[in-house]
Amino acid sequence: MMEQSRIAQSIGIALDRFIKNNQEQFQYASGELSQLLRDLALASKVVNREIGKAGLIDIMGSQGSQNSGGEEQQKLDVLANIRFTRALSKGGEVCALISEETESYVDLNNEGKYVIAIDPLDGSSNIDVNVSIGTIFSVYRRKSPEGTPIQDIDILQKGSEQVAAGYILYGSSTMLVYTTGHGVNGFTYEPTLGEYFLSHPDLSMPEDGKIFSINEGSYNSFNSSIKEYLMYCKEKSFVARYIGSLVADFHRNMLKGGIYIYPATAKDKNGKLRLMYECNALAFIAEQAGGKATNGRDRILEIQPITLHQRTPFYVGSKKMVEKAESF
Ligand code: FDP
Repeated sequence: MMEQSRIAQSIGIALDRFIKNNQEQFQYASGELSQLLRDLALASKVVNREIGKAGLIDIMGSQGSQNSGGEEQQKLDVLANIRFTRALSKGGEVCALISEETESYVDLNNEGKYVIAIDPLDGSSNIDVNVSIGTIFSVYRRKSPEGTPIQDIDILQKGSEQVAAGYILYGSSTMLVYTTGHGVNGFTYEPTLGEYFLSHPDLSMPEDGKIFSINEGSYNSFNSSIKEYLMYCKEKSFVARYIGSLVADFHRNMLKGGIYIYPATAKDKNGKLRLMYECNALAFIAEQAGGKATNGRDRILEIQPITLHQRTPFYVGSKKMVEKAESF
């Protein structure tokens, strides 16, 4: 056995097998959530392939249109939205899709049991300069009976109602990290085999850390408590790291210990990030990994969304660092 593993090193458990093996952990186990996760993984492989070709084919730059928040849509934003929507509509498990790229939710299949909130490509401003970008998704069970039209109660659910959440990081390697409420597991994409393999089992976030990630260019418009916290980080000689790609900043902090803050600013009175398809998923993952996520005061997962594209200030990362930032 020893001899065999020396000659042919094991590459571990493939995502499909992992999902299948762990299906029973899910209280409504019926295989549909597993299929949905596989659909998301498949779409991410296609998006990963397109991202890898950016620069060679004409998919960089602006699309010439705007998303739900009035921000310039990049061609890859639009492409990723199409890929994920297509994959999720083919599977039939999803009744409605909430996306950063569309104003209203997309009605998919009234028979579907799940609602997905997704940011198909986060960190758009980094696309054209070959910096890590990501996909973020939240999965909810619908509340109204299957087979009936979707209602607001299905769409506007609190983050605490998520049954699964995850992200894909298109970085120096591509990773898929997800939770179904039983810890967090990370998978690395092996491009020659076209498969994700378990590389980061049972991820946990260091309880404390030294990395702080915030766009300090907006310093003048931060409130005094954020300014004081930043002063504290500097007095302690903490490490400043800000990629400006939420998934990448979050992932680094989860592995190394740190805090990511996007506070309210003069320009964005409620912060910039979106509750339903950015903050909720990362808050769920952070908590499952032993971290913490708040809006500076309240737990992100307890915020009742009023609108699809609602924004919130976001403090996420190592538990002790988030608590310290809140204390200012
Ligand atoms: P982007 O605008 O490039 O899509 O979600 C939006 C987001 O990126 C995050 O990924 C990122 O952390 C943040 O905005 C960056 O905003 P600033 O440029 O204001 O720092």
